[in-house]
Amino acid sequence: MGQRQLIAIEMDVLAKNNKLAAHNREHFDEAAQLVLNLVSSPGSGKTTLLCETLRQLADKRPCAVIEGDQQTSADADRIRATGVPAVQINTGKGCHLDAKMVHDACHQLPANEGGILFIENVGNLVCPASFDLGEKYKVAILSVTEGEEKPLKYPDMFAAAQLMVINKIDLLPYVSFDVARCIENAKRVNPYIQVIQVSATTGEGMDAWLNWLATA
Ligand SMILES: Nc1nc2c(ncn2[C@@H]2O[C@H](COP(=O)(O)OP(=O)(O)OP(=O)(O)O)[C@@H](O)[C@H]2O)c(=O)[nH]1
Ligand SMILES: [Mg+2]
Repeated sequence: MGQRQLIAIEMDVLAKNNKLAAHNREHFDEAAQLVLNLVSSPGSGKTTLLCETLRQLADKRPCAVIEGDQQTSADADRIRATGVPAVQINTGKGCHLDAKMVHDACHQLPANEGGILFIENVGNLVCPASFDLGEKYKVAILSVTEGEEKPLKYPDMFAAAQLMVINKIDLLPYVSFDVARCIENAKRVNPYIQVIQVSATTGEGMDAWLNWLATA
């Protein structure tokens, strides 16, 4: 296939996705729902952060979760164990969620007027950057074991994100990760990006994250 044909197909796919994402966004706005698309590399702590967030938040505000993974329902099972409804989407060979998958999953969730819908994307710092799901914000989670240069190596993701959550700060004494350099790198690709540092396992920084959610 020629390069020109390939580009045309990619543009078609993204245009179709953008249309569906706009449709999703209309529904979310009508229901006054805050919808967040959590993106990161595999294992940065998305599900752990979500479980801790839901434990602290779900009795104050209705919450629901859409989980994206290539295989297994492990993450949705972890979310349901907190008492919050969750739908698992398995993308098979696919490396990201798209707006149609999210649209269909929403129909399997109870009404969530005024609540928060968290979408955990497939662990991947590349493809999910290009696919709008209808969310209000993308939240990029980067853990301190991944290296402070990641925002420069995967700039599209950090450019698309409203917030970077630096997770696993409890491990900072054991790894060489320069937090200030990481923030500087993120701001080079996105001068407006907000930053919160947390440990999903010790709870440090959770107040700042919960405050951000309250005003998002
Ligand atoms: N030390 C430490 N470990 C953490 C923290 N958050 C998550 N972990 C651990 O990191 C590993 C991966 O966490 P998950 O929550 O499954 O990460 P994920 O981003 O959901 O992973 P995928 O869904 O596979 O992309 C688990 O062993 C967690 O216990 C943290 O703040 N500190
Ligand atoms: Mg997960």
